[in-house]
Amino acid sequence: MKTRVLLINPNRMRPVVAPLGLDYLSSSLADNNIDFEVLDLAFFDNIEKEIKRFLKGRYFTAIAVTVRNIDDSYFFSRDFCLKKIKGTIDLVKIHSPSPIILGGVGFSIAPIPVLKYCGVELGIWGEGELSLPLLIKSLAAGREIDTIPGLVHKEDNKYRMNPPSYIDLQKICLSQRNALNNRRYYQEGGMVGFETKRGCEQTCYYCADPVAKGKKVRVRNPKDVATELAGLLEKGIACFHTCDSEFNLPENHAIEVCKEIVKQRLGNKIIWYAYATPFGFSDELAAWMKEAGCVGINFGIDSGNERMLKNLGRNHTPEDINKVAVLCHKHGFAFMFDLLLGGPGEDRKTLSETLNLMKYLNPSRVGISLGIRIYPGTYFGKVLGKEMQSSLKGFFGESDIEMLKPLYYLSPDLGEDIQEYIEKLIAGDTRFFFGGSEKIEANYNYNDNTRLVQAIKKGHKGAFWDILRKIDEEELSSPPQASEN
Ligand code: B12
Repeated sequence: MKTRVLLINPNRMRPVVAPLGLDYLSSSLADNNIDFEVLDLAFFDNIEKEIKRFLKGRYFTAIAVTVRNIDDSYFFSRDFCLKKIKGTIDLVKIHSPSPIILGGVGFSIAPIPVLKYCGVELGIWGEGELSLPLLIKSLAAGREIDTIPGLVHKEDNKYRMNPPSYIDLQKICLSQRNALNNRRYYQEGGMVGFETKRGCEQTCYYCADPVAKGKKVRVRNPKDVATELAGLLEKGIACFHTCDSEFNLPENHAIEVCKEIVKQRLGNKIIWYAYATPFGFSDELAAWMKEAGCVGINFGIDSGNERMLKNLGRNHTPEDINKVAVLCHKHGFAFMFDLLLGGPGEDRKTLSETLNLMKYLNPSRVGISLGIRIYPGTYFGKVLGKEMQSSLKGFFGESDIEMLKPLYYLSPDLGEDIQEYIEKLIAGDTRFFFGGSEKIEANYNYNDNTRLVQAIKKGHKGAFWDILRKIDEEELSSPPQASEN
């Protein structure tokens, strides 16, 4: 029987975000002469019907499912996305006997708990470009699979995990982006993602990125990155978002990527947005980013209080935050400061100091996340996880030892009614997004955000926070007319 793989995207959140991982994986399957098809469930209303129609009478060597979000990482909704993904997997199992393989960034945060929860026996932890083709070839040939890098599998009722593989990003191009309907993602999601590197060396105590992506930073060839963007532009896609943990680390590579975008004359044809961190962001980098078409930057600054930054394992200082605000104003970027409030040691004083600093620095938007999602494998997962076993003070969500279901920490020093306290400090300032707010305009959870979906339908493009900013500003300049009766 011919070797054939089915790649499934089960993510149905709105606005849609393209499963970039599947685009890259399919290019490595093609390089390995493995036939594949993609079933992208993001665009179907009745997934049960679609799965049945697609799988009827067909056999695949394996069905690979990408798991991007295990939950929405948002304190006020605590949506456990994996439940829906398991539902989709159950439907696949009804209609196909083919082996199922799980992978993806969400999967890689907690591989064994995800496999157990979904009732699946095979997974690949970390990146899939090298391991997935190896696993498919072994399954097709009936060979042993035990030594495949990154393999997570059930054997004799026990789960085993091999160390993940890391491909040489300088050697492979990753630019054949034909597997997904990126044009439709652009139309319905307002942007399309691209990577310039993988891995993160930062020590942020709460972050799952180094757990899922590895701690060592590996950079792509800047020429490959620009060529990939040029290819997408040819398809009519002109707005992008980086999918690196932090675009500006290392800074010299970020500058080289911008120079290559400029060299390929894309800087005035595309716009793009980046995630960045406050240190390693110089005037020179800002100037190159501007020249290369970057229009907006989201800095994950977490806090404006020095002690809290240390408590969260961050490497930057309030002065660094000040410096990037000055640079962004100077170069005319829209920029957002993302806050993570409520970590260990947070009290009302540190919190109000941070919000006051935000008002003073005047970023285009401030995103407030209250409560820290505790992930397994992170520093907080290890330290706070132990604490949770002896006291439940400060913890919200299910006290599940595997931390698969949404589990949050919120500093008990903040006291009662902290949501109302933050609302009072914000005092209706529209620059702040705060999920605790009853007002839909102030909600920046991108998990089924109808305000965003409608704005994109009307033609808005860009990072979601920037689209929200633009529609806020439109509404402020022409408020809806009161009806006459
Ligand atoms: C960029 C980004 C965004 C951008 C996306 C922009 C765009 N147009 O692409 C925006 C801001 C929109 C966004 C939104 C959200 N995001 Co986000 N995002 C990211 C980020 C930084 C990159 C994702 C990405 O595309 N990576 C690049 C691709 C190539 O990597 P990959 O998907 O992991 O695929 C590789 C491997 O995992 C593997 N692989 C993938 N699939 C499969 C399948 C199989 C079978 C195999 C074998 C292997 C495999 O191989 C691939 C290639 O090596 C990640 C963190 C990270 N560093 O990855 C967070 C991340 C995925 N986001 C996260 C979250 C929570 C969200 C939101 C839910 C937040 C919210 N409440 O609004 C939304 C969800 C949006 C949605 N519709 O899904 C979390 C998910 C964690 C969790 N709790 O599950 C992450 C991990 C961040 C974090 N550390 O907490 N996000």
